[in-house]
Amino acid sequence: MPRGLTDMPVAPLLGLLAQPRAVGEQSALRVGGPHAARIGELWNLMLWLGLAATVLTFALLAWALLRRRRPDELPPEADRPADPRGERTNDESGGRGRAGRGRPASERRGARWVVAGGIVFPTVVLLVVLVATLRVLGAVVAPANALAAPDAAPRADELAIEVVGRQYWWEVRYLDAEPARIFETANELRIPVGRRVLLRLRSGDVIHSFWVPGLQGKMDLVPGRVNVLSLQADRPGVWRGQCAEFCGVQHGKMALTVVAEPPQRFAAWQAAQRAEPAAPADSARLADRAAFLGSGCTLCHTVRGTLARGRLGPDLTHVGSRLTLAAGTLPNSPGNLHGWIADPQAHKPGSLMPPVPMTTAELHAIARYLITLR
Ligand code: HEC
Ligand SMILES: [Cu+2]
Repeated sequence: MPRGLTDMPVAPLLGLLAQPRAVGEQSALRVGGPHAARIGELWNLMLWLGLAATVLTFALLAWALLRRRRPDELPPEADRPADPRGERTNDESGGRGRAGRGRPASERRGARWVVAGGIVFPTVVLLVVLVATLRVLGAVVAPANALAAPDAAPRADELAIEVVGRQYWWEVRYLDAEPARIFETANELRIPVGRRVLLRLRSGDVIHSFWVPGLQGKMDLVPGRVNVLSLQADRPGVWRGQCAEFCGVQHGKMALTVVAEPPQRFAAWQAAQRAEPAAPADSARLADRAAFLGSGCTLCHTVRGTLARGRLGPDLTHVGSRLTLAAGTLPNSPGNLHGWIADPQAHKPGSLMPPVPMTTAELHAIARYLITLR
């Protein structure tokens, strides 16, 4: 991670919504990898085709409105499309039939414009877009993969991550053929630069949608189903993603962060995440940990290597190393951690973490302990 928390670019729109500083870029137009690049090409094609069709339509409209016919351009009386049902003459054909050579030239020209502009032109444009869309879909979709089975382990040469959507956070599990090497984190995906990563997407409750616009298109997380998505970043960076399917009151604060790092840094991070946190080095730290283990937090949270084994909330084993708290709601800082533990409902009303009654001393001890979990 080359940049510190404080100089992350702020997603402009989020700034307007008076959110705290966002971590990472969230734009489909700031492309970070091959899938997003293909989607970006499609976006550009649609933009330019749409723009050209709009300009053409308005130009024709302006031409039709501004054009004045010179008197000698007006069709002679006999050439006007009058009286088609023969009301003025007794002739059934009205003097000339509706179709064929008897029709006035101006009307035939008009009909040709309607067919060309109203049928041929949109059909051609939409066909071009359809073919381009199908090709892009084929290019960004994950290859048929054994991971689509709920319990399948990844092959040795695959990097596979299981992402489970929960109200309102992301459970993240790095899969491995060897169970002892599996580890869990939350709301943050680290991936090595230049490598295709497979995501197994599931839901723990309702339908969510995984969307990191700078890297890939959307994919739903559906209860009882497994969807596989591939993800790749071609440069180091931090991208912000967002749940893209309304899933409840705090849907808007269900963000995630993707951090792409050079392979060696990624490997070091992975090794650190697999390890259990270091045991407290002195009695003060031991007391901090005891405050956490003695609190209600352990009902919902796991810290590997301790008796905290709760499964309702994010795994906190290495919470101190994450960039954000509560699914992108707050940048991870000691102050925000205190604030979150003291009153989660103030930051994310309706989130499934209740305020836990405790003294100020306990709050400080618990926060001190969590900060050491790096
Ligand atoms: C009833 C279950 C429950 C209890 C009890 C609980 N939490 Fe949570 N906690 C959650 C849930 C659910 C979330 C995810 C909230 C969200 O982002 O919407 C969460 C999120 C968190 C996070 C943010 C983690 C991250 O990676 O974003 C921290 C830190 C945390 N809890 C600490 C604590 C502490 C400390 C206590 C005890 C004082 C505690 N929790 C008690 C359920 C619980
Ligand atoms: Cu959601």
